[in-house]
Order: sequence, then structure tokens, then C-alpha cells
Amino acid sequence: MLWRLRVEMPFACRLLALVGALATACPLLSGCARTASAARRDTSPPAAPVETHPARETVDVPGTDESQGKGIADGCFLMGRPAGQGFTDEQPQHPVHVSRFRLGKTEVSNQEFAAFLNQAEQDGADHSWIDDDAAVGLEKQTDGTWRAVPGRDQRPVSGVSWYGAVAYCEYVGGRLPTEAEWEWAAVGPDLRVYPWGDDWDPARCCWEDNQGDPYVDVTALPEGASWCGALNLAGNVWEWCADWYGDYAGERQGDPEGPKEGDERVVRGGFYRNAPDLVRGSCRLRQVPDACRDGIGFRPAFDAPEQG
Ligand SMILES: [Ca+2]
Repeated sequence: MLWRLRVEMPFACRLLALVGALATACPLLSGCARTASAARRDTSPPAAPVETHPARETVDVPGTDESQGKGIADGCFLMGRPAGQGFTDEQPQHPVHVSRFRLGKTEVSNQEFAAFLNQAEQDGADHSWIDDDAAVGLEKQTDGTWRAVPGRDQRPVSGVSWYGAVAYCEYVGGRLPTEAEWEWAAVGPDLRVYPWGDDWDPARCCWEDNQGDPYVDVTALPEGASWCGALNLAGNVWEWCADWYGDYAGERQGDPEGPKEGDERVVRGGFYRNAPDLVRGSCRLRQVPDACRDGIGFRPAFDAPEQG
């Protein structure tokens, strides 16, 4: 598929690589200094999907010409943070080209995942998709069907394993975003620290200062939208990515997919209990793919339509 192809770096990407090298060599070009700290640490094919493909809203890049097909524009950016900024596993910062793709505008909601569970056939799957106790927004009824807990239908689903996320994405005709795609959607061409910009703003995401019900609706906080219009990339729930977790290689890459194997998968974006440092666009965390934990959800990505 197109999004999996390695691509030749265009001039703009080579220019970004040069800027990155200069920034590493010269602290004056590196932007504001940030505290570095220790890195943190993610197995098998997903369960079979079902055939139905309900429509889902995705985000588009402002200015994208309709005739070119919708989707987040391809582009080059410096993935990760410069030395001395962020966490050590965000380094080395390196130039990456991401091909055009589509991304869910919102995290997947309890209502959406309940509908999926009621239609998908989980029996026979090698890995559990969800943990009843961790999925605080879902409940199984006496007839065996699932429903969103009243009042939580539009809250993000959590307590879902990587396998459950993959199965849902296939159910809607998509896939999980790669780590590079997720970061591109969050930081954009101007390498924002947070999806909305470089300056921390506690009112723009669901983080540890959130009071009352820890989660917000997946359509809430439009003021925290990223450059391409994706909501709640920062906070609310961590989001599963397709990649195995691993160290960055450092050289320029086209549509990287992470290590070929590993023990833990990447999650991105932070959740409602995290401090600002963990909801940054380049921050990485890892989880074993069988983990069903409150605070980890996802959103689907889609291959961009072919350009005619
Ligand atoms: Ca999120």
C-alpha cells in the first residue's frame, strides 16, 4: 500500500534534516530547554474483523483541494525532540516523511465500541479485546450484549487491548496509525510542542488537573485541536499506535513502521491523570499489547483515497 512505501526525501525534508543537525550542534538553535529524564518501555496478529464498515468522520488538512482527495497532507517533519529536550526515548530527533493518510477526528467512543462488540465475533480470538473492569464506560447486560454506561456514551473507550483496537479499526475499514503518523498529526509542519501550539494551556486538554468525571466527550475541547483538526490527541486517553516500541534509528526515514518485532506497543498522547510533559506531541509510552487498562484507548487511521 502507498502509505507503507519508503519515499525519496524531497528538498524540504533534506532542509529539515540540515536544520535538525544545526539545532543539535548549536544549543542556541534548539529552542527552549526542557528537562530530560529516563525512557520507559510493548505481541501477534490481530483477531479476525467483521465485514461491516460504518462511516466515521476523519480530519482533513486545511486548504486540501477536494479534487486531490481528503486526508492529512504528506509532509516532512523532525520526529522526536532535540537533545536535552523531552525524554531520552524521543531522541535522536530525525527527519521523517509521512505519506498522505486519513485519521479519525476523535478517539473511539464507548458507544462506538459497544456497537462493534455487539456485531463482531470475539469467540475464538487469541487475545482478549477488552477487560470488563478496566472498561469503565461499558457494561455487559444480562442478555450478553454491550452498552455504554448511561451518560458515558460519548466518553472515550478505555480498557481496550491493542488487539481490540486493531480489530475495531479493521471493522471500520481502517487500521491503527503508525507512531510517525500520530506524531505528524499532533505536531505538524511547525513542530508544535502541544497539538494547539508551543505554550502549555490547561484549558485545552483533559489532563491531571481535570476535576470530577475524569474523561471528557471525544468531541469536547475543540480549542485543543491540532493543526489538522484532530481532537484530544493530547490527554483524555492514551492512544494505541501500530508500531512495536523501539529506539529511534536517527537517519531520515519514509513512512517508518517501527521495529519488526518487540514486546510492547507504542501508546501516545497521555491521559486524564498526566502532567503536561506527558501530553506533549512527541512523548512516547509503551504497553504490552494484551494490556487492558483504564486510560488507554485509540482512534483509527485510514489509507488516503487514490488520487484520480
Ligand atoms: Ca488522546
